[in-house]
This record gives sequence, C-alpha cells and structure tokens, in this order.
Amino acid sequence: GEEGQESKPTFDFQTYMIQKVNVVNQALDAAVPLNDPVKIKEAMRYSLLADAKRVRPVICIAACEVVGGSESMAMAAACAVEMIHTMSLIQDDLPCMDNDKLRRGRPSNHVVYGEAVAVLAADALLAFAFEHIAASTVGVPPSRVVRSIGVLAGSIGPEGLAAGQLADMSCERISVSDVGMEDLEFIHLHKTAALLEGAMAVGAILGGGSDEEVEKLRMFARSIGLLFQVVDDILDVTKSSEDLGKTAGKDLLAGKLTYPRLIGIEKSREFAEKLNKEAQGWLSGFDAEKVMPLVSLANYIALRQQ
Ligand code: GRG
Repeated sequence: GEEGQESKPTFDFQTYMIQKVNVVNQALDAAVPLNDPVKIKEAMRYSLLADAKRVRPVICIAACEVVGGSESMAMAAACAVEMIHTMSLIQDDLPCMDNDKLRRGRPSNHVVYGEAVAVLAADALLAFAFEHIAASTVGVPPSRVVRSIGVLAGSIGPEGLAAGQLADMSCERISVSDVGMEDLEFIHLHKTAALLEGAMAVGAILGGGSDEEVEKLRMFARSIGLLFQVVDDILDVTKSSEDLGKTAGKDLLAGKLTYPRLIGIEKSREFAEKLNKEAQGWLSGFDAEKVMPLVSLANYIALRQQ
C-alpha cells in the first residue's frame, strides 16, 4: 500500500503503562494499610510500595480486558501477583540466597528490618496475596476465583517459581561449562516466565476467557518471559563491552551463565527476534484494539536498549 494512505491504529504504550501503574499502586497501598500490627505491615509495605515496573499486575489486568473482562474484575488478583513477586524478591535477597543489599533502589528488606522480620513479612505477603484474591475479587463468579487461586499457586509452587530458584542456586555451584541450554531455559521458564504466565492466566480466567484464550495468553507470557531474559543477557554483554572494552566486558561476566555465552551474541539476537515473533503469534485471533497493550509490551521488551 501507499505510505500514509491508511491511518494505522495508534496506541500510546507509555501513557497506558503510566495510567495502569498508577491505579495498581493505589490499589496496593489500600490493600496493605499501615494498621495493627504496625511492625509487620511496615516491613511488607516497605518492599511492596517501592519503585517498581508493575509488569505482572499490568499484564494480569490486560489479559482480563483482552478477553472482554474489566479492570476491576482483575484488580485484587493483580495486586496479589505483585505481593507474591515482592515476597520472592525479599527472599531472593536474603543472606542464605543471593545476599543482595539493594533492591528497587533501596536497601533490601532484611538490611532494614533484620532477617527474621524480612522472612515473616515475605510469609505474610504470600498468605495475604491469596486472602486478598479470595476476599476482595469483585464481579466474578466464585468458580473463576477458585480456579484462579489454584493456577496462581501452581505457578509459584514446587513445579514453578520455587523450582526455578532451586535450579538457579544449584547451577551456581557447578562449573559454567557443565551447564547447558536446557538448564538455562529451565531456570528462566521457572524463575521468570512462571509468574508472568500465572498473572496472565489468572487475568484471563477472571475476565471469562475460554480455555483456549487462557492457554494462548499463557503461552504469550512464556515467550515474553524468555525474551526478557535473552535481551537482559545481550544488554549485559553490550553494556559492559561498551563501558570497559570488549575483553573486559567478557571478564566481567565470568561465572554467570548467559545466552551470549552459550550460543554467541548473533544467535542470541536471532533467538530474541524469534521469541518476539512467537509472542506476537499467540495474540492472533484476539480483539485487535484490546490486544495492543500486549503487542506493544512484547515489542518494548524486545527493543529496549538498557
Ligand atoms: C516460590 C513462594 C516462593 C518463594 C520465592 C526466592 C524465590 C522463591 C524465587 C526467586 C524469584 C526471583 C528473584 C526471580 C527473578 C525474577 C525477575 C525477573 C525479577 C525482576 O523483576 P522486575 O524486573 O523487577 O519486574 P521490579 O522490581 O520492577 O518488579
């Protein structure tokens, strides 16, 4: 066709994200008020309300809207997903895990409140997440709520997030040369993709999506989860080689298993392109306008430069 003849549907992804993140932040603030017992609420709120991208709650709401549901139907679940994500970060930062002192631009939870309170705040966030879905989901038949609770629990349990974290820790203890593509993929599919999948599946279930729609949106989340990690690995290499010269960049990544390390930078870029195409493929058949936030999100993840 002629250039400029048709007006392409425009979609302002940045405005969409800012608007959704604002609503989610307000809902999170309201969901965990600073009331009695204040000490644990304070520790929960410290990590939950810190500066974060809110990708998981936003895709939960977007999935609900894509299948014809409304924002309010998915809001409690969206908050629950962010509570679970946050508790996983608190645990990941503990001395017995990654021992990180900084998270979301602040000192880690255990650095501020001590390990015991941090563990309890994480426990409390995990338990309250499910209480919140059960008690605060509105305008949805109970059968969908029950199914959502099961799906979300499955995404973080022994065959989900927890398995991913254990695999990651086990791999760190063996030589990088003994770890292969399957191990790397297992870690990313469980550590990153599983909760993204859970978030989207739950949004789609609450919005009344068919089994096929739920499954397609879950597969979309799986693709963008892997995509996020491949792009992250590529940026790690390109950033450090820009900053420090090519060989220094390589040295900096010694010990860390990445896609460029396993298959090289060019193949990694091809893989990222394949994953974005795959992700977009799972969106075919949905309402063209309602699916725009997800189309844009995948492109954003694929094209980000830092
Ligand atoms: C399974 C119940 C249960 C507990 C958690 C510690 C642990 C077990 C899992 C580790 C989870 C982990 C650290 C995954 C990494 C996922 C990831 C990509 C984190 C970064 O997410 P962003 O970029 O961060 O969305 P923000 O801060 O913006 O939310």
